[in-house]
Amino acid sequence: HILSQPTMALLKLAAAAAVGAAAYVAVLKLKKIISAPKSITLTYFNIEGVAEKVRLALLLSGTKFEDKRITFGEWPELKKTIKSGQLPLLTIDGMEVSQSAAMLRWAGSLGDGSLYPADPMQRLKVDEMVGVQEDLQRAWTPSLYMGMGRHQAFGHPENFEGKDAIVKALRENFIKDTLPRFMKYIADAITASGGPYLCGSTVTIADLAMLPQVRYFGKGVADHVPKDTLDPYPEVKAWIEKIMTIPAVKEYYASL
Ligand SMILES: N[C@@H](CCC(=O)N[C@@H](CS)C(=O)NCC(=O)O)C(=O)O
Repeated sequence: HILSQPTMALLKLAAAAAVGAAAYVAVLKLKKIISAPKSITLTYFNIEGVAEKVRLALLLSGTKFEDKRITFGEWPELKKTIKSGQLPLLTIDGMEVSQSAAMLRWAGSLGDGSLYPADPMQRLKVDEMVGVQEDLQRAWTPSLYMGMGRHQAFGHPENFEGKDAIVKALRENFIKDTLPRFMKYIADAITASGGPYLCGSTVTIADLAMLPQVRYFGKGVADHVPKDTLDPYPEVKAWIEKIMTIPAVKEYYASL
């Protein structure tokens, strides 16, 4: 024998440990497969809204789900059956869950888990950027709701003559004063993390939350928010383009 007896013993031990580890990993994988939900349905309106990030997270985690889109006509009846009285609704093997932020984090933990990393420091960075998206959404909300005819919720009378002028002013101010601050936050995050995504070299739920929110402002679909609104922010436009060219994302948007 070229190898001494102690070396052989050590090699045998290492081989046994490797077999043990492989078996353990196999059991973990099997457990994951067995405990994976059999059926997942995401119910929302046929708009992007607050559910789009969840759709994207389920899609990119490789999770099969039913993307159920209801009409506004179907809503009043369905509303009565939902504890929160709101959509989106996520149904996991019959269990019903509300709140898109919770759904996003759950969906991001599926698959290989890379969309919502388990490492506390990485997770902190991801959650920080999810928070920035929530701030951006909140900043836009008065403009949106006023335009949707919810002006009474902001203290205006039912028949409110000055509504259109207020909506115009709110949206123009948003583009001039609020949007630049958020666009800088995004561009700085890409630079600080090394890019090309918000939190580094891989896509996370932060990108998936931010994408629909920011893309919306460049679509020209909201009054007083023209299509060229994002033109002053080339870094942000490049980041959008980067995500939109991920094959699964590209295929999804092409299929709608
Ligand atoms: N925080 C909730 C908000 C849900 C929400 O505001 N849902 C709206 C649509 S975006 C809704 O269901 N509106 C219809 C209604 O309230 O009757 C979430 O993110 O899931």
